[in-house]
Amino acid sequence: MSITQNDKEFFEKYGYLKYKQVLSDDELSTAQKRSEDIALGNLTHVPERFIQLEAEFRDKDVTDEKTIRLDKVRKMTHLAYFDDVIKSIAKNPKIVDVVEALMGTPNIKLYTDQLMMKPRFHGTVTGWHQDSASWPNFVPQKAVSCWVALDDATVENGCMTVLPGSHKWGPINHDLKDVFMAHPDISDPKPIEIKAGHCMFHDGLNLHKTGANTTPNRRRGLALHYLPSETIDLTINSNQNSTGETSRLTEEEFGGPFRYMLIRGKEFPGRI
Ligand SMILES: O=C(O)CCC(=O)C(=O)O
Repeated sequence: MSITQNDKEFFEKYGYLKYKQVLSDDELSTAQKRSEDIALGNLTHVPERFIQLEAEFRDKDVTDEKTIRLDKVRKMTHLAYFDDVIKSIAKNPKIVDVVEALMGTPNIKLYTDQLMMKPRFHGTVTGWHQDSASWPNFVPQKAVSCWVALDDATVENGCMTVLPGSHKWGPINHDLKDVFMAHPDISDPKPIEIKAGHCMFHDGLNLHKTGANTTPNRRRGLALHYLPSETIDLTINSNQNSTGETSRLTEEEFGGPFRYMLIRGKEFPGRI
């Protein structure tokens, strides 16, 4: 087994697991370079709608500032659907073996990925949230995410911070989340510093956040969100998506009727 029984019990109890190196030095530098080429616009195979700038730069013309655009991109999503380097990380057995052990099914699909660029000086806070609470269309809610550091992630540059055990409290109403976080019984958030090429896993209902990055170094992290293939998507037969930016690809983008990416095992008719 890819993880020990202790690791599994830790994940079940606390809703996250700091893990080890999953990318070789070569794989890491290839992924770093690829992230830059996409963000800079040197490669154009990812539709622009999946590349989001930091809020302060949105609605401004950055096309003539190619060299510094890299320091303005906030996140890039759905990359695995367009890019072979990111797809191979999403399918990396060192990661998927752990997902299988934690999720408890050999049938695994990728919902989406998010490459959070957390640019130097400008990277903004990602507030407390539960991933699955934003995806109410998926039933049951059994998402497991892997967060792969593409740079050393530290408290200073905005590493992941988790609230251990919070996955057991169920989905929390987004509008009441700040009230919830201010409750005196909520304590002991845990920052998870991670070396580049290493990763951590979190339950889809674990509350987590990342801080701002005011340092001179970029803090990239690739979040890979996995679901059991057996999952029902309540919006599968409509164009209505409750999830906004992480919506399905269009037929044109996907090259046919969209299905979430099969990572391992099998898929089921009428399911995601
Ligand atoms: O990398 C970040 O800044 C946020 C990542 C995150 O929220 C996630 O992986 O769900």
